Amino acid sequence: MSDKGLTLWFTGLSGSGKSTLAEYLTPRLRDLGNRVEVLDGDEVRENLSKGLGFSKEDRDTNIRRIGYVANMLARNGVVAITAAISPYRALRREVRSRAQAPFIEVFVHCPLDVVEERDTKGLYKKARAGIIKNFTGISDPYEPPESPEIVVHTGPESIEDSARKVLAYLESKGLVEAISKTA
Ligand code: ADX
Repeated sequence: MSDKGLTLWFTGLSGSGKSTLAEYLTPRLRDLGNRVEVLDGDEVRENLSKGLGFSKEDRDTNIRRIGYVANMLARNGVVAITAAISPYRALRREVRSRAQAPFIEVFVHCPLDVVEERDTKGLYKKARAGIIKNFTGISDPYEPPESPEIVVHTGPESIEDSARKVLAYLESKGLVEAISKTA
């Protein structure tokens, strides 16, 4: 069992594939001997951040809470994966600056026209129609990371490719066991 905790901080538009990639990576990281927890945006908003909305202030509070919990997990040997839009650079910088274990920012990049076309939750349509206000990418900002440790392109790449990229990075930094060693 590995006790190298870290935070894998996913950031990207709604529908870019953050949660899907987090869920896909979880059993793979467990197979490599890690303890893993996922702090998923939608799930966090159902409990830890229940009642918060999408103003800048509420988003900042949400991200600070996620960062706080992720850090507690990471410093205790858990791989904490966060999957929230986390649209503001300054807040991502803040949670990184508080991290007591490696903090790996993963830009889950998918062009707006692709996520809008997919519109898995039907929210982009509502945002365009003005039914949902302050929607990230439509009527609210998304500030892409300037120097993320990892970028995955979930438009053209398969989920396997994106996951492989993340695992290869972690392996190259000695943060997870090499896949070949556990075989
Ligand atoms: S964050 O900005 O605070 O990081 P978070 O990831 O928790 O956002 O929540 C985003 C999810 O909430 C989206 O995937 C979407 O399902 C839903 N949502 C509802 N309203 C909005 C909105 N105005 N902007 C973005 N996402 C919204």
